[in-house]
Amino acid sequence: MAGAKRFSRFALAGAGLAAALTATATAIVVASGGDSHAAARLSVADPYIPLPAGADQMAAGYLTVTNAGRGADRLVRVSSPGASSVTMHRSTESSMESVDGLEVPAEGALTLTRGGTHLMIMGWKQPPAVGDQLELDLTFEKAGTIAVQVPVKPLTYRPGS
Ligand SMILES: [Cu+2]
Repeated sequence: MAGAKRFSRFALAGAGLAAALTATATAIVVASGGDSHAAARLSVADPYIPLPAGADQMAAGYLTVTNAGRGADRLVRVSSPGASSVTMHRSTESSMESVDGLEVPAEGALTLTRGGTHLMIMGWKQPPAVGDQLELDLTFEKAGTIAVQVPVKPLTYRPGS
């Protein structure tokens, strides 16, 4: 796996944060790297999953990762205890393609939104229903893993509505 060396450097902090962050809608994590000036400071907001319409229950997941730190980070893996497959996708003009990772710019944000970059969730262990919550474990190259409880919303839901 790429970044294995870096992972061991942050393994201790990452494990502690993963345990501490059984967060609800918003989780905040401060990466404590060797160079504090370059650290990423991540928070996750507005996560949601529109109720999948098809029988295969293929669902999209949307959220915003904000980075208040001066160092960039990268979302490298997403998994869920409630689904067998979560992948990162980028929409193209006619379809979509999976990507290995998504950049979280320094003092910026990674926005997963309708028509753009999104998560694809497949293999639900239980059929999803509106009001359910699915845990998504977001693993970042530097900040470690942030667990987010993501609500299942009606198909037409938009954040803020
Ligand atoms: Cu997709």
